Amino acid sequence: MVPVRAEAVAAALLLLVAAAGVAAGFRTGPPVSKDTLEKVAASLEMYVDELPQMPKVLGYSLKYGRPEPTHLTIGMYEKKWKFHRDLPATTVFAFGTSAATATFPGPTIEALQGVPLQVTWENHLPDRHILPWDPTVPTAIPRAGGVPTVVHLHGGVHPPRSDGHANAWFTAGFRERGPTWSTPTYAYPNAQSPGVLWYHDHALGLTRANLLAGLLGAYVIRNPAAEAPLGLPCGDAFDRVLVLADRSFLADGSIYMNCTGVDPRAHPQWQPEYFGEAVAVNGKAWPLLAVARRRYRFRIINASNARYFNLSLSNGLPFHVVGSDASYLPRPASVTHLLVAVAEAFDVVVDFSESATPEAELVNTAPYPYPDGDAPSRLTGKVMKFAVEPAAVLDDRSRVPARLPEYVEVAEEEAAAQRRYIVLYEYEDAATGSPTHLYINGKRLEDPATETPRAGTTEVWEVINLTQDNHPLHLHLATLQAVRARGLVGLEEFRRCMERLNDATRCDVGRHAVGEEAAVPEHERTWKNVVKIAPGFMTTVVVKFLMVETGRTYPFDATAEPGYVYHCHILDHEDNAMIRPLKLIK
Ligand SMILES: *[C@@H]1O[C@H](CO)[C@@H](O)[C@H](O)[C@H]1NC(C)=O
Ligand SMILES: *[C@@H]1O[C@H](CO)[C@@H](O)[C@H](O)[C@H]1NC(C)=O
Ligand SMILES: *[C@@H]1O[C@H](CO)[C@@H](O)[C@H](O)[C@H]1NC(C)=O
Ligand SMILES: CC(=O)N[C@H]1CO[C@H](CO)[C@@H](O)[C@@H]1O
Ligand SMILES: [Cu+2]
Repeated sequence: MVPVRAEAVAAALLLLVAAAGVAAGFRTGPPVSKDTLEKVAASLEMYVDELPQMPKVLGYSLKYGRPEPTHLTIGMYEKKWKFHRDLPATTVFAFGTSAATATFPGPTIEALQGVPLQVTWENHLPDRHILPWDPTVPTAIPRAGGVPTVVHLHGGVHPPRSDGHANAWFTAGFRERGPTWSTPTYAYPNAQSPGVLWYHDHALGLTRANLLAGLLGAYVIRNPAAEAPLGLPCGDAFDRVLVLADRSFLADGSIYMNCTGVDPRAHPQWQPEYFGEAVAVNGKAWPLLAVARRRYRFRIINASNARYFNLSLSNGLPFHVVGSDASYLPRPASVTHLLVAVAEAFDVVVDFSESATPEAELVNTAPYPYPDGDAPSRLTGKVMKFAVEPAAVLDDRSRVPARLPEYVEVAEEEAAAQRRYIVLYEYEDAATGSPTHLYINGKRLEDPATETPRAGTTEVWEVINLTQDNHPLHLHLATLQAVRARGLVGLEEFRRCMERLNDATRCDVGRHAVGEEAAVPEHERTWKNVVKIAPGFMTTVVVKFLMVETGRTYPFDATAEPGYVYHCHILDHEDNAMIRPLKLIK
């Protein structure tokens, strides 16, 4: 950790945030204690709300029974949402095709492989944010007020103009637009293979608050002809999306976010990680799903800001993992515990016909921060409950197939055109020891792009964690696969050298990256959008800047402006400022 002096601008910053708080209109009321938040969460009876099924929006139209490209308009609205039977409805920001139908999370968009979709994302949000934010981290600050937003389709393979670049933000009615804004309508080619993606806000410095407020939703790409023969559970009742997110609530039902920073002298509001006391699935705290004695497919998306989930079922039923992020595994992998990082997705089958009990709780054992933080509480250790109906089901024709669709491309280091070192740093206030900011390679988003891969090539990224935390690394556009993680020996010496030189080669990384090798679990060996980077390890990641389905380059110009980004997907880290440009070249 690199100590930095908290400059003597503290007073000025506090004035600035006070002024911004007034302008932004977020709640700054009396301080709330952790105890109060814990009490509110503990007062909520678990497993009383039914698991919501989010509205489905088709990303294609049917003409004489044939799917055709279509154009959707999806807005962001201020909306009331009830997170639990015993909590009053509260204000959230939600996606929907209209204000009346907006939900938290937003509608599930169903696209078809090979059928392009256009979406016009509209901002109908009010002038003031409902949650606190911090003008001292690099942030979109419109001159005339409003809540800046921009939508990124996580896991999507699409042109740069449709990527939701952090500086392509816009306020209500496109009244004000960020410096890289170019179009109100995004084009999603859906040329990539079937899988689960999700869309969410990506505005500079506001992602953590905008997602916390509700700006996220699932996007599923299907290919009925290719997927039906697999025999996986299908249909809306048996193929369900589970969007996991932890939140803190006040007694009035509102979402709580701390408006005092961990080191207010450096950043008046910013906190290194948001952890809530309650766990919501599809927008309800600790919901219940009644299931038949048969197989179900669950597409689990971790939409928490910072919480990892180590999921298991209380009655010992395994998860048959068939995919991770937007890709199938080559063959199913059965696990009893599933570690899901922020923004990571797993596609699993659970066979409730094997349940020896009438109930199965989905529980969580991941410490927070992961991996060395506190154990989850009796509250955050629970996620939801499945109530298994007693009657046997005789007509479940679904199965877990022995083999799943494969990709042309495989994760081989030999194919790499280039090897890069990507180093994750956390900086501390010299006086207080509190984290002040996090950077990748010691650089910020505003600094010129250094990761400039050639479109159509493969690279190897050696990702080095010099911090205490596990960081989920996410690249836009590219697909990636960790092939190994090797412990770093002589860590202190290496860290000191890196803090001085910020150059892995000159710091003799080859001499340090010789520790124990950690194998990549079988259920993560596929083309991913997020890889977990363990502390104290150098993780070797094969990165493909091409279509893994065909081995060919993209069917669009991926080298256009404004380019892409890559970042840590702990939203609080991304906002301050573990995010860098990713600019493809010809
Ligand atoms: C809010 O942040 C401040 C500063 O880090 C901390 O002292 C306080 O305990 C936090 N409040 C809650 C409810 O976590
Ligand atoms: C998940 O929890 C189980 C049971 O507590 C534990 O054995 C396993 O090591 C955990 N997995 C990870 C990756 O932390
Ligand atoms: C949620 O994200 C955190 C942070 O990356 C991660 O550790 C956790 O495993 C994720 N949980 C799920 C269910 O994806
Ligand atoms: C390379 C490095 O500094 N790794 C650190 C990552 O985080 C762990 C804590 O979990 C430290 O022990 C390592 O020193
Ligand atoms: Cu991070």
